[in-house]
Amino acid sequence: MTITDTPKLLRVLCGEIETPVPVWMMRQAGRHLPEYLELRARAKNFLDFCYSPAMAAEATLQPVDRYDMDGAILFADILLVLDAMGLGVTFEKGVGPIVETVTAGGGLRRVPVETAAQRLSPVYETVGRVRSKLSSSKTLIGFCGAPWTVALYAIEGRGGTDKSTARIWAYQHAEALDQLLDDLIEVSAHYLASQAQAGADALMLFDSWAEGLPDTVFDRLITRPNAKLIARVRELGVTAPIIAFPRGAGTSLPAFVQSVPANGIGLDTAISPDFVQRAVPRTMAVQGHLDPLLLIAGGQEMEDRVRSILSAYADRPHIFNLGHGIRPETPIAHVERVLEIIRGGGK
Ligand code: 1CP
Repeated sequence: MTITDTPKLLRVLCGEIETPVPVWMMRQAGRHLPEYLELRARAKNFLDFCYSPAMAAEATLQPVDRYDMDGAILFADILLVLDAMGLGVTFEKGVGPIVETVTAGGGLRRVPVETAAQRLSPVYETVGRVRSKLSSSKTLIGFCGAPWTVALYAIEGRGGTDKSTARIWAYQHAEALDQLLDDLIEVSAHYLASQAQAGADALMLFDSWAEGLPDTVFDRLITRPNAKLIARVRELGVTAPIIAFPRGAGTSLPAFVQSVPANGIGLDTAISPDFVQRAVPRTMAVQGHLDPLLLIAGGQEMEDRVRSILSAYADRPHIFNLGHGIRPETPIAHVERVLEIIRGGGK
């Protein structure tokens, strides 16, 4: 494949500057689209949906069909890895995920790594189906949760907590936590490698709960596990570009980007473009960071912010995105307006 045949989003991850910039939105598949809700109503439950390649492929393609996004994010969930590793995972309507918890003495090696990676084979089938239907000008993004973010659910048992149980583990059960992170790294690396083999063009590591950690702990729980996971994925022969997303890294971002060999970095809503320009090397593509709440509000402030993000990163590889996932209540017209501004080159 020559550089001109390479899809735009992938070119940016390889260091090219593109205008208009490529765009996709985190959590674009599922959540706000009426066609998704219709498809979701036909599934027995959410896990079943994720493990049904025909339905998951359809959900992956929906936002690309509707908005002509440059990237398709695989329809799956970061918690499938825990399910494959033998922890019970359910998704309850109106509550969110419920996960069987691990204990400090128990660990997570309930099934061999190969078995866990094999259990995720319906996801690889989804990737293959999507890749065969997706235009070659579009990038298919595979993903997994980064180790700390996934470990949190295994320790806390659910989302929406203050995360104190897991954060106390970092001090009181350091060895057990490090082992848990290592187990997750090994399974996640095989999971990502299989996604790449099945046709994922790029991979993203969601560290959605990297926020609020003291800088010393941040290095141990976020920076090192992300770096280790990427190194392991490379060791398994994967060449696809990788985007890291340490959401809420704050002042730890400069150290993170120095140590984690990602091709792109996801930016959250709180970090300022000025800080990013100083912290992130020019060789690393930036992706982010429109506030999903401003996308709900819309209007002049949203339009101004879109333009200011575009102009802040005009001199470097940039993929337009949100600072966190799109919300279910987001008006489709606001997404369309943002795309119009981006595709008009910021006008
Ligand atoms: O009933 C339903 O329809 C379930 C809602 C839902 C959906 C559509 C969940 C439950 N997960 C997903 C899909 C999903 N999750 C995707 C597929 C692609 C897409 O939506 O575009 C992706 C990339 C994820 C990733 C994910 N899951 C993250 C990381 C990204 C982020 O938003 O921070 C996290 C933290 C999860 C956990 C999760 N899964 C589902 C929910 C409600 C949650 C969050 C729970 C919490 O608040 O802790």
